[in-house]
Amino acid sequence: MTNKKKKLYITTPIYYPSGKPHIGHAYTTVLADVIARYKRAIGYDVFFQTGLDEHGEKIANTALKQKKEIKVMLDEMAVVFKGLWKQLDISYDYFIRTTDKQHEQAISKIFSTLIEKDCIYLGEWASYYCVSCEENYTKSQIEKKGDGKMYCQFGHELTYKKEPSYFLKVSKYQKWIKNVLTKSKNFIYPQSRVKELTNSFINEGLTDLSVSRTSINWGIKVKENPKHVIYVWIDALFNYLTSLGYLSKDDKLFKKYWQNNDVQRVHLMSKEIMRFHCIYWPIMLHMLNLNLPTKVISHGWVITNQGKMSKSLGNVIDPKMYLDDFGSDALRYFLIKELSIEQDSVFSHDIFVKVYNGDLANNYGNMITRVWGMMQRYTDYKVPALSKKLNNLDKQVIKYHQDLIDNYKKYVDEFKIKDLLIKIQSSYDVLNKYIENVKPWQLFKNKQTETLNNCLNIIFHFMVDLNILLSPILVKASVNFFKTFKLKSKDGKKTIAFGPYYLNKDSKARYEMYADHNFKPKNESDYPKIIFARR
Ligand code: ME8
Repeated sequence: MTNKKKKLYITTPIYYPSGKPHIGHAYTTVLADVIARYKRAIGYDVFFQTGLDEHGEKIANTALKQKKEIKVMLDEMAVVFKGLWKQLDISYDYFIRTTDKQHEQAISKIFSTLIEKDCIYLGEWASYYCVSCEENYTKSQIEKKGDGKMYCQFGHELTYKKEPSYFLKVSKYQKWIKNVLTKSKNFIYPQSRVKELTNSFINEGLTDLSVSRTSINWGIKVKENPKHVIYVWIDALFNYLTSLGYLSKDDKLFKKYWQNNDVQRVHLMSKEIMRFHCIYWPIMLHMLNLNLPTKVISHGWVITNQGKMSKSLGNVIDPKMYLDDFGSDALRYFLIKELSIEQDSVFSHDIFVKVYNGDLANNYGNMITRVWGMMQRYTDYKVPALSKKLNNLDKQVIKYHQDLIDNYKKYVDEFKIKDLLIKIQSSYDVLNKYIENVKPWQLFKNKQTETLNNCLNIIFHFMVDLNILLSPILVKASVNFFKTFKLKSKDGKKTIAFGPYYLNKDSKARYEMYADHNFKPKNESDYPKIIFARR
């Protein structure tokens, strides 16, 4: 029997370990993690991959500068990256390093196959090369500055190089790739970037890509001609397949998550490396008769108030600072809620604190203590049942809740996690307003028990569902929430599993889910903990 579960293979770029990861790397990785967690929650079989791009001149130069052996430096950096992802609760399934033996062997075979298939030929290469971008630029893409030197668009100094080189015959596929990029509205998100790509790279004429170097030796050698080292980008892009066991003895995962038409194959990155992922990568896959990714999501840059982050300006934001101070949930929340896929976004400390206080300490945290406090006073920690007699305020809030449950899956399916989060967050305003209008304290004083019980039941269940919906983002806080209210999953009809917890699609059953549940604390350690203390 075939496994009918929907599948998602999601990847981040493999990062250069030439420096410590910064907030931009954290953004892509958190975004991928949150998507992976939401998709798992709605029943997808997910494989999530990240890792490091460890070859090339940039890496060799970094080790030289640090006076370290390259492999020693790389091992140290792998610990730094993995440590950060652990602290950020990144639930990757596989972490690839391009110095892994299995990867290196596969790349060597792939290069030989491309030579055999006449997709690669030997020629001579002369160009301005940017070591920092690991990319060569054409005359129209570079600028001569006052010092007489040439610079790339990112302000890195270029070196002029001339050497024998292998070339990938990409020019032959100009029409084919243009068709791939423009025919499907779903392949690239956001669609606005398709024009950028076709105008800047394809319409100008696609020239064959130099794919080997003789001037460096930190990389995978061309078997047929070992003076040549394989271009780092060819080596890097195929990580998406080698991590699944492509060309190895065990290629089960490759067959399951790549060469299988029932899989969403999604690459995540920011815009500066789209050219590689949307032009050269599909062309190479096509040359080898392999499946293409189904989606490339390219988000905007994280910038600062002074513009782009750069070491020389000293404005590079270290995610560790925020993690150590505010915790991983707060950083994950902020990255998803405030940064944007469609545009560049400013990471500002002031906005971070404002969002932390407003959304997390006030809305999220206060709701927990508020509900706990009311139920402690009015029902001795018991969730009352819902009666049939509901007033208009009750009905309105139930409708809002129903609408969220009916629609959240659509947001997840379309990768619109930020929009979902905004909708979840506004639910806290709806709930707070409902409490202010219903005034449970007055109902208690006036002994209007039935109305009071309805209100408490509704708030309780809505709050539980908001925690279920937030659990892919607030990983630790949501676990803590379920512990605080002594909640365990209860399976029922028409439910959607979210980890061990369930959202009930049916409104009536939803409000019966925890009726009569008692969360009376035994000692002080059972009281709600303040996870997001105001700053
Ligand atoms: O390009 N804002 O590695 P890299 C948002 N090794 N995201 C950012 C960012 C910023 N300011 N800066 C970096 C490479 N990123 C190659 C990739 S993949 C086959 C090879 C994120 O270390 C974003 O995802 O320069 C970007 O695409 C990636 O880090 C570049 O990482």
